[in-house]
Amino acid sequence: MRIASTDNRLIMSITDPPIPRTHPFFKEHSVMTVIPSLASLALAATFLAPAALAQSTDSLTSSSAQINRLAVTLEATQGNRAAGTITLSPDNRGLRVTGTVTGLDANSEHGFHFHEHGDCSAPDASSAGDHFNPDGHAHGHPDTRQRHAGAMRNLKTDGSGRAEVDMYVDLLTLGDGGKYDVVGTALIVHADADDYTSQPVGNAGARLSCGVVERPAAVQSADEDNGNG
Ligand SMILES: [Cu+2]
Repeated sequence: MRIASTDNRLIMSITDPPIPRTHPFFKEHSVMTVIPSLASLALAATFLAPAALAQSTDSLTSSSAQINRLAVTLEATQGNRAAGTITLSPDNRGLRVTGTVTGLDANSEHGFHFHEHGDCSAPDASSAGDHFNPDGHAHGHPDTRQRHAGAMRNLKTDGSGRAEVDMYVDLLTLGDGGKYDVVGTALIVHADADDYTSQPVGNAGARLSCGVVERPAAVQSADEDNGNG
């Protein structure tokens, strides 16, 4: 015999031989008790499924959803003038890092990294800690994978001490809660060029400017992005 439930009704295949009334099925279940229990199961599934769906959607939008675009404000550390705004936006080529930093020396190069702590409170930004380095690698060239994940190419300034930034950084993600997620780190601009070799930080010198990479209060959706141009 086969029993199947369709539209909460119990269907028994008529081609099957009849079940003897002594079969344990009839000792334990009358048909009248089987039908309501199947119906209640179906009802429970109807009410529980949307609730579970809503819960998983909530958790995605609260703490682990990718952020489409995020602006980081770089503020000068004590005694310095370097400041700017950097925009982070992930796509299939990596994390795009764009923006402008001003108040630097003319025609100079400056180490530029994500540091591990999103804390710029110390006057010299030492509170941001070491480079963001989830792999525990030695410091290396930003075009290799044997590097601190948060190490990027140097900023280069023009004759007025202004650096235009537009680069892609592989590995890094934005807001997905993964190993390479830079939310919760800090962006730092250094006084000197990163030589991509010296350990542990490329001999890039003092920290001139610092900005915390923070999840915005309201996550911008792709639709909102398009609507606002
Ligand atoms: Cu650095």
